[in-house]
Amino acid sequence: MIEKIKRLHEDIKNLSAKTAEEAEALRIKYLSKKGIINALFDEFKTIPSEQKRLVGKDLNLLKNFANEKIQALKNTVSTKETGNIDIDLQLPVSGKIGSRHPLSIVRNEIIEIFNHLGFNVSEGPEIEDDWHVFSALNFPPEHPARDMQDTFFINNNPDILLRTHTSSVQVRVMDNENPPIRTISPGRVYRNEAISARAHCIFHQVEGLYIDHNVSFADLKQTLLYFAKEMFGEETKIRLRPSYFPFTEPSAEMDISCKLCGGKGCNVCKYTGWVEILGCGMVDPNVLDSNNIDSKEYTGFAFGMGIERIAMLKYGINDLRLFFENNMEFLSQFKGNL
Ligand code: 2NL
Repeated sequence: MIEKIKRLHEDIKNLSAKTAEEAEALRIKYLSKKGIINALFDEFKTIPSEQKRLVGKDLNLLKNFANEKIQALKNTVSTKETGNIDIDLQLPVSGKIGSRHPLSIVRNEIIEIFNHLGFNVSEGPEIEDDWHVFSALNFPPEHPARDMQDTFFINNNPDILLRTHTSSVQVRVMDNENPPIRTISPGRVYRNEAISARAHCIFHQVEGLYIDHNVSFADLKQTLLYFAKEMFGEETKIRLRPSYFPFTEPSAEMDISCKLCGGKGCNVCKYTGWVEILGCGMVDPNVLDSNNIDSKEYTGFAFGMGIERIAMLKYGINDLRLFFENNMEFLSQFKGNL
């Protein structure tokens, strides 16, 4: 009998089924009342009692094995036929487990740094109107950003567009709240650009806005110095160069000392020792007044940075397209605890 059980064990191990009917036929053949295994239990009653302990054990094991095997066959065919997966939530994890996208890691780090300075996080719609993206931010009517070439308009309607910066969120904050305002707006933005290693039509931004009595350019500089040191290391230096944005006056671009060569000169900093990371400035009084904040009473600073750019510098990534391709080998290199 032991031999018979062994042979059956082999047979059952090799069973296969293509459909639910085939799997059910196997259950009937092996496990039903009149099935092969029950017949063995009948035979078991007739063997000498000194063999019973050993054979009984094998027989029970065979029955359990057949139950598991045929249930597994049923699960597999039902998944194939219906698309429903019987998920076993207790199975141990096999292969790779997920990790955060590098852009999420960097965004969360930026949020954390500004949280420590008392900034909250604000969010708003990606589909916007002209007022929130351009007019409320002091863009003149003929500004090139309002052109089809730079901005995606929806259904050719000049008043429905994909936001080109998250300042539109901060316009909504100014609508709804009174100073003091201290907020950062992370989010996805869109520009009508050809995709290359250095440009993409979709990218991610964090903008910051601080409005209160007596906010000065010195406050701006100190805030951004703190940010640069937290993000890139205590040894990081900053410098501000004059620039122009419609919504700030004066405006500046901020560079940090090149992390890669420590300021000696390399191809990341183009042998200058400095790399640009963001734009900033004092909120233009026209912007405050357009948003019903009295520019005689309040001043403010604002800044905006591209998350891709910060991530490229932080991790030494040289092609923007890597952020959007979802290549597992690229993504699995990043481990964030935020
Ligand atoms: C850049 C430059 C900047 C701002 C964004 C801003 C927002 C409001 C008012 C005034 Cl509501 N300014 N944002 C200011 C200066 C620069 O972004 O290069 N971004 C990637």
